[in-house]
Amino acid sequence: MKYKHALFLNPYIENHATSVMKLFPPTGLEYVATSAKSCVDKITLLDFRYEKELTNPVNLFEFIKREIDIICVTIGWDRQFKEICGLLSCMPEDIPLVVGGYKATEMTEELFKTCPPIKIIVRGEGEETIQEILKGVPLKNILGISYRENGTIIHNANRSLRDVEGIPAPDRALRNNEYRLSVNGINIMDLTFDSVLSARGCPYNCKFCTFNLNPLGQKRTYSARSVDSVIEELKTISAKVILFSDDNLFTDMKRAEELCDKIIENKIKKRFVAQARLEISKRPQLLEKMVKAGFKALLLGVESPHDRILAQLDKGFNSATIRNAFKVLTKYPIYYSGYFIYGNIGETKEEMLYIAQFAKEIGVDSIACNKLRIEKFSPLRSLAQNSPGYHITDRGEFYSDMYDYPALKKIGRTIKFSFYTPSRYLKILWKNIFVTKFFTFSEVLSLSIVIPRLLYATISREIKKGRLADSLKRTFISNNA
Ligand code: B12
Ligand code: SF4
Repeated sequence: MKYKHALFLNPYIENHATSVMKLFPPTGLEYVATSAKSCVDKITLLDFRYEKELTNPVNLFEFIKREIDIICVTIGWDRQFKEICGLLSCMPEDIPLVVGGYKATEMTEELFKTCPPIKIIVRGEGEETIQEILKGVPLKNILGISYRENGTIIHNANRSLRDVEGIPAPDRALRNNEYRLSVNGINIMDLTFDSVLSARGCPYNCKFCTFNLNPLGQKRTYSARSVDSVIEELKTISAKVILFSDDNLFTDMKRAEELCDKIIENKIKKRFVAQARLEISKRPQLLEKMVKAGFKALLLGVESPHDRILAQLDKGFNSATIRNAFKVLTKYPIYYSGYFIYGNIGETKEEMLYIAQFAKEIGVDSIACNKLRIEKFSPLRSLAQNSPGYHITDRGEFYSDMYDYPALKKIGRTIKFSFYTPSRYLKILWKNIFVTKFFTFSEVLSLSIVIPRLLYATISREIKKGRLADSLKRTFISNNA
């Protein structure tokens, strides 16, 4: 073997202890580490969110120098980008450093510039590419990488995206930790989490979305695993809650029905969460099977209450469709979280603020409201660039002369506090305990014990961000922007 011991590192340190991001494993990195197994003697997979000692750079570098032949790091998110670059810049220069992931692919040039120890960046999906690197295939022959040679950066041609059937599922035995809901390091409710990817890509073309494009602008044609292989993976998982990480698990509704049937047939007792489109409401038979199979929550892209904006985003439905869909969906004991986008081209403040009212009217249980972003390869980029008075930053932030970034942030907080009133939190608890039965009785009991800690963590966070007074005023007195 060219390399004996490879380190696969998820470098994100999650300080915000209740963050959803601490709940799930680094799926992409685990896929790549699993593919690498046959090419090295030993693999160490480290998730910084769950490591204490090795997040200290002194300990990490000591461990690397003592044991590691090659370092492989994932960079998948915008968050902590600067901190991660800082860490990578200090990595030992004599050990090959390979970087991959969504953000690494988007920021290839910048990463080479700011982090001298980086030798290779794997662009796009990395399962086959990492094997070739570890086997020592000459770099000039490896598709889908950029690398340093004699002081210059060479970009090899893209690797075409392969069919997903046959890519080995993540080997959970590589993990050093379970994924749990914890507050200030204290586990809540003994609930464990995992994620499963049953397909890659999405056949829709919503204009704001880069989910189904990799950052090379290569569209990922929808490619699904066989239902049987998904069932086999589910059987190996011990976690109680499973998120299907597919862009839309119900792209092929017949396949989704088959998946539910087989989950029931095989008596797989889990609580499932999945991302979906509203079209699922047209298939009551599927919704019934989902409830039986253990689907407890759906993350749904609603995006906007306004027909003009839905058309601009090419979402493929209008506000009447949304209202009709929720008339059906709310009949089922499933928790609905709606994704919304505000700060769209031509959208007024009043239109943005209407999101909270609309969300209440349709009966969505919670909302996640994000400012419109224009990523490097966003299909909306040319429209956004050609809209007078609008601006895009290098980081993909989008704002206008009328509503600058701080103004949009303020509007976002007003939407949030209009929707999340104290009675909404009670409704959310009620729904999860009595309607969807997401939580068992003993879990509710243990939750009530940690509620003071949860409150403490929330208040500490608001103090740290300097907005406790504003949040209290908006919750209990007046929510004016
Ligand atoms: C599932 C998902 C989630 C899950 C997380 C599940 C998990 N396991 O972590 C949930 C729902 C929680 C989530 C939340 C968010 N998400 Co999300 N999410 C996704 C989604 C749909 C799938 C991710 C996935 O599993 N992909 C499949 C794996 C196999 O692909 P991959 O990670 O890219 O890995 C491959 C390659 O990149 C490469 N690779 C990766 N690492 C490495 C390392 C090495 C060494 C090598 C060689 C190769 C390599 O090989 C891998 C295998 O082929 C993606 C979109 C997408 N289709 O990718 C968005 C995506 C990752 N999410 C995104 C965003 C923005 C968010 C949110 C910030 C949204 C929000 N504003 O709230 C939140 C984060 C919340 C928070 N607190 O920070 C963005 C990230 C963009 C960015 N640059 O930051 C994405 C890309 C969607 C998009 N285009 O907007 N998300
Ligand atoms: S928003 Fe959802 S449905 Fe639309 S293209 Fe993206 S992943 Fe597909």
